[in-house]
Amino acid sequence: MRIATTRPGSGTIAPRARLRSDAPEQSLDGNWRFRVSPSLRSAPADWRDGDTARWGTVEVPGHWNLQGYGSPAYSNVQMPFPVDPPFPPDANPIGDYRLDFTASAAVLAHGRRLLRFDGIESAAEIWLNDTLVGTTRGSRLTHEFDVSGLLMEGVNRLAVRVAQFSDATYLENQDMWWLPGIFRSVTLLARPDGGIADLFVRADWDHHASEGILDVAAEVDGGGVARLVIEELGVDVPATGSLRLAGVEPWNAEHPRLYDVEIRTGTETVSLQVGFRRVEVRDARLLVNGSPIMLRGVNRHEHRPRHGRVFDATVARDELLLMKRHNINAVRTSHYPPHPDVLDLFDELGFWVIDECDLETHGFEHVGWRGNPSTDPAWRDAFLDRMQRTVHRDKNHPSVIMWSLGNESHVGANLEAMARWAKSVDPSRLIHYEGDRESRYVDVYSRMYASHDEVREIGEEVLRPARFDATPAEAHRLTLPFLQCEFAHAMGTGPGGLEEYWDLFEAYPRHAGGFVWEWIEQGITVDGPDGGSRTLYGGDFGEAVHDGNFVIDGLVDADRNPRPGLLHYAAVIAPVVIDVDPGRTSVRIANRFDFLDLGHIRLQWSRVVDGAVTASGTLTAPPCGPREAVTLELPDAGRSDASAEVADVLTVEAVTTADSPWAGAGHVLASGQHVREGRPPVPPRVAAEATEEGIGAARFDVATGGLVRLGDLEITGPIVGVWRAPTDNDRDQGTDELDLPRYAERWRAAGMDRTVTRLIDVQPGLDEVVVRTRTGTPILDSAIDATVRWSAVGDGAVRLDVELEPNAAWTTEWARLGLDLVLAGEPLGADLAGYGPMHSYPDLRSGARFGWWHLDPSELTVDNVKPQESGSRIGVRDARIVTEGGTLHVSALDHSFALTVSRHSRQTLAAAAHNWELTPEGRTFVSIDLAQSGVGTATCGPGVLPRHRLPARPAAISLILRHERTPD
Ligand code: IPT
Repeated sequence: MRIATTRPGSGTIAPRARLRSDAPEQSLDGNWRFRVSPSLRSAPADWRDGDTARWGTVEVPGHWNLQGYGSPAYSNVQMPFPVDPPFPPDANPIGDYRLDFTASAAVLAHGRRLLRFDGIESAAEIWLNDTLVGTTRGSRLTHEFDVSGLLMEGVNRLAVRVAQFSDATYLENQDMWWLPGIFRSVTLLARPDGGIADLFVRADWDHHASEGILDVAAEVDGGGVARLVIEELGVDVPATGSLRLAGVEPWNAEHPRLYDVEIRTGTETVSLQVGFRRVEVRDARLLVNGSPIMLRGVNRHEHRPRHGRVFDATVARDELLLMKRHNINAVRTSHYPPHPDVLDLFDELGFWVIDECDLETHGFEHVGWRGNPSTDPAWRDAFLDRMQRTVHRDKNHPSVIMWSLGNESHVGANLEAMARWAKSVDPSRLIHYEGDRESRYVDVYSRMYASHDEVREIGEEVLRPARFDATPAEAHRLTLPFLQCEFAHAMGTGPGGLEEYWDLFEAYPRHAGGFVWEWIEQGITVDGPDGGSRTLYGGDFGEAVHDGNFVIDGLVDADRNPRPGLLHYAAVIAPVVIDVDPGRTSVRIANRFDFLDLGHIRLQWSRVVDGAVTASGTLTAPPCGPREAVTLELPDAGRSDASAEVADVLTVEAVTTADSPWAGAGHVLASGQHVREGRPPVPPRVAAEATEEGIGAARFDVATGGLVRLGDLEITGPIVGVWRAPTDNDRDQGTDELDLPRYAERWRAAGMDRTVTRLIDVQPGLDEVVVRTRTGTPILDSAIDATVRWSAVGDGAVRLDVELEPNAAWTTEWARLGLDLVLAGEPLGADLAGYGPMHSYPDLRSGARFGWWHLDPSELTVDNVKPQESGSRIGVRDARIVTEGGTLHVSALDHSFALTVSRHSRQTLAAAAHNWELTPEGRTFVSIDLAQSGVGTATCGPGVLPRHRLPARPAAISLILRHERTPD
């Protein structure tokens, strides 16, 4: 087997469209005989015909290293072996597959038969009945072989040798697990004489004439002309040339109207669904069917936590429905074509798709792009072959609006050749490649992780008068629309700054939106020793080269449960924007659909005062076309008065009136609120003995001046805290602050994680006790002085008036400024009046609504695979924190706070590498934050935007604390 060439695979028939045909097919999926050898040299010579009695078995499709043969490995940009192209290392698992099968009579009835492989990672040699059929390169690409003369009646022997690493690995260095094997289906196809060898149906939409145009090229085996039949339209014509169709509807992602089309010859019928649409660039705008579109996108890898990149139809469908429910309308198939059936789902459910070729040479970045295959003529055919397989397989899908050459392969003539080839074969779609920094052969200007300032500048530059000194390349670029193929890195707590990005995308006509990196966390699930399961990431399998938890960076976890980031993103990209005016006399409804009017939406409103609905109703909206806005009057019953103690909230929601494939009628698309904070009654002080040991229900530790008990509740604190358990983003360096160390390091250097509190004094007065403390950082002299006035206010409650005053020595921004309390017992939940239900931070709050929320213990914080700070709720006015030891009721007298309730201390979280390492601590950790820093998206992209940072500053708050008996 040759695994160090620079060539594409061999022996395949020319790449062609994936077609649904009535010709016989036979799946060869199932259990195959299997053995793995540690290297090519040590692999057995008799693998094709020797005895397999001592071999094991594997499931095809599947990855062998997820089935007990070796283990997976994760690396991102770094190559897992020396950069020595085109050579793989000697230590290179070689999987030998064998299957003895009988071809079905239906397949054998036809003289021509094909053997199709939809995905083998990374290189394979295929033998049928001891004859070499061919080889494959391009793991996520289809390879078909003509086995007409080889397939026999009786038992056939298929032998496939797969190398985990090969020359192809240099072209497939995507940020994901290394998962070898035959991981997509294997199929035998009968090819009838006079059947349809290939088909390219371009369904264009003329938006001036409101007509569809079908451009059909059907290649019939042995010549001849097929017929094209669209029963719904009464069309039955020769399948050749161009056909105009009046009275049809166009396809778009919001209204994915498809028409069933059949192409028939005397011996074969293939069926497909066409959607009429036209993709264009005009005046630096991205247009479909004449209208500008906004890509509300995600990058989608194919991943299942126990099966890797093996396709499951139900999982894939549910996943896309979940995207639709969260307002996502676009997918970049990062960084390879997905399973072919996913394209059907995109067409059917309505997604704008950037279909990306299986290409990434990112490993060469670490050697200064020396020897990058993109520039080397020896690899040219391999590059072209990959593009051809991508385009041909998926060319009939209306959802695909752009072909992407690949990801992170720097620059080079081979990339340009791919672009030119694709454009010549399919001028109906745009070419995307982020790496073409000069936009020489692309149709859109695409970037990844450009900062907010840069996004603004890119929007501005096309609005300025043309520069006479612009180079031709610059002048060309100024004609292109802009998108971010990756932005807002969804790793850990985050991504912060989404709303600021979206405001810019909306503000500039050039901007066509972007794709969050990434949709799914690619954790691998294994059984734990205790019977439970564990999610693992890079390094957990003992890899010598790995990138740790950088593979855990999705809007949904590996089992596709939404992370809070998805809920905030859904709100940011909501297709309806609802703004209630502060006087509550009117509400502005902006329709951000690109094609739909708001006829399918009902607007319902409700007013909630201190947790009780006092009025509600439905608003009648006048017609509102796409990208238009209307202002509606609000009923008097929605107005606020000054009577609320906690809050008076008016909420207006846009809900769907009819079922859709992804959500039942009544699905909330968007909401807007006006929150008027209430004025809680100020409880009068009651007479109570004030001593160094406490006042009222509050009992102090005389050594620290802090609480030991509140009524019957065991509680310690408050202690001033400015640190958080570093998030993934805190542990990385934002592209906007490259001159500074990462937050986590700065905080540690500043001693913020190890502050020490000293009691200055306790001064009992007539009806209050004043406790003064200084919280300082070790090694340094930065400190915060806290003055806490305690008084008794009746009913067993105490009042605290807190003033926090930092000295001038702080040079590092804080994570937060808060009061930390520790309660006895594990947390049992919380009820709060504040923003929720999901967690929120100053720059990650778009999805949060003011409400009276109940949180179960599992909802208090986020079960991040790598533990870190999470779970804050901003704008809290009132909260009950329930633990095994009792209930603490906290309410704000003057202004709201951010509340975090956690089963684990920040030190514990910061020290743990995995969630399954955490064990119960028997306590509940509560933080009442007066101020917080944002979270940013520094793992890739900008850190916390300046306006969301938290430099040292004084703060004050007044609170009522009370112990309540935990209800049974
Ligand atoms: C970018 C990659 O395109 C993507 O595959 C992923 O690795 C992402 O980063 C990080 O998770 S490339 C990066 C160097 C900007």
